[in-house]
Amino acid sequence: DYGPAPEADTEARAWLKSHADGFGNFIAGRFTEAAGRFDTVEPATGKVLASIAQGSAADIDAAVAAARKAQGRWAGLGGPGRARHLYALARMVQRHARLFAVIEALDNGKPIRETRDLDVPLAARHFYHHAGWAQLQEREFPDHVPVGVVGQIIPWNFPLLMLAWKVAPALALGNTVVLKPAEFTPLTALLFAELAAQAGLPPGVLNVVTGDGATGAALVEHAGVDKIAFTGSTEVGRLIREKTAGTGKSLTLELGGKSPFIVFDDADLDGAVEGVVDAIWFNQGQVCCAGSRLLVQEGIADAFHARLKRRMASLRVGHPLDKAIDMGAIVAPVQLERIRRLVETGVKEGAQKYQPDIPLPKGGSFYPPTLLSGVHSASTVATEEIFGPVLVSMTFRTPDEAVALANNTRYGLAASVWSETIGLALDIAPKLQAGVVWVNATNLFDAGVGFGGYRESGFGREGGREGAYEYLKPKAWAARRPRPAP
Ligand code: TXE
Repeated sequence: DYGPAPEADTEARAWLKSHADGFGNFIAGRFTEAAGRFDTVEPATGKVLASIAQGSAADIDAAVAAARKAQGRWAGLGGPGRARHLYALARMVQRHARLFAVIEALDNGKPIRETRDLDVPLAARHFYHHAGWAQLQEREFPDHVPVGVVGQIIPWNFPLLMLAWKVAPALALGNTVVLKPAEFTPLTALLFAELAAQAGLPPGVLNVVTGDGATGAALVEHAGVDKIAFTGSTEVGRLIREKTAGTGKSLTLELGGKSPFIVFDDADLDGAVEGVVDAIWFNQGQVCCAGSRLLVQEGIADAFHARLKRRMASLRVGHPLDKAIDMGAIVAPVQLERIRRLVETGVKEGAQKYQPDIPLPKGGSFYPPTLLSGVHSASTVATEEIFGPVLVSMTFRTPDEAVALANNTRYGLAASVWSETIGLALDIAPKLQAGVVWVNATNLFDAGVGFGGYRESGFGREGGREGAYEYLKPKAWAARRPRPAP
């Protein structure tokens, strides 16, 4: 029996209770009245957590106006002045780390161990890192100015971390923000906004308008927005690209993936098995750069699958607040259905399905770790992003075949190569068409390294110097030297 620890969430429950009348949108430094509402639900139990504002076009308009009003003054603070605010935001996340971690686990369904050890500390780290860029801005980017008012639309898989990836660089470099969190997971963004105001962030610098795709669309279409930064599905990314094409808005897109995880026959197999666990069962596989396509060299395929299945049987699926689990809940019933449907399709298309016989909690949206082997490279499950705890496996014979299979995708976000032969790994890595290649590793991120995709995984980078440029416009200027007096 490894049920949730009930005492773990007292502070979170108290915070939710203090908003029992429902959350408004956060505009110009305060929560506003909401015209429409929807509920955010705990994926692990199906219970309602809070009532959330369905942001309207009028709310977006008010938020953009507040952001516009604040922007000149915010930019005018100068880099060091803004750095102080970013440091304060980083410390604020750290000070309330436990509250953020619990709320995130409840709202998203992911294990508390992950929110506590990854989502929350990495979010704080992102604000610290970008405080550094703010401090250096005048020196490092003397020929650049802020983009202005930025509309940011984020997904539900890493709600607080995606907020940090977007908000930290934007604010650091002198922009103001209207943020639209995902409808499944609005809570940590609202908590962040509330605490940011208490930490002294000036009104209008960060506005949060909650709602669904319609709210996002209103933000994309608002004429007062200078840039849209989006992370989410490739389909919506495409739509946003079309919508912004005829405008002066700049755009960055971080979209889906179907990242290869390549295991050569000389790999450290135990290491590679643990790599797979991290690549596809971390966050229930709801990760844009998840290593969702296992490509394993033919000679070791059976042995590797056998080890992998043994490891899968030891994974524990349970309530997100239980510290002993490896996997929590899928974010929403609609996503669970999508995963089920795709797995059925995979089986119909000839894949062998393996799911360990492990208990799943009742009542919520849970799905077991799943392996589909013997998958054909052109089949639906080999080409479509499943965005769940489902690994598809294919085999290859030669390094060239591995590269060809790996690159046989419309995406290009990440890739992982496992081999103990350094020459082989270094030969393969540059041939993989992906924004990041990990060697004998997976899911390594750093706020200082730009993250982003090739091809239909999108464009633009988040993090580091490349990421800073996405929130700046180059500005050349020239003046004629005054003529010397006669
Ligand atoms: O994403 P959406 P969904 C993929 C993954 C998943 C699938 C569906 O394959 O199964 O997308 O997830 C907002 N204009 N990823 O439907 O719809 C929406 O409100 C403007 C990969 O949840 O793209 C939310 O805030 N905005 C991904 C955000 O877009 C719109 C992470 C993302 O939601 C909009 C999430 C519109 N017309 C899903 N429609 C990754 N790359 O990490 C929706 N939104």
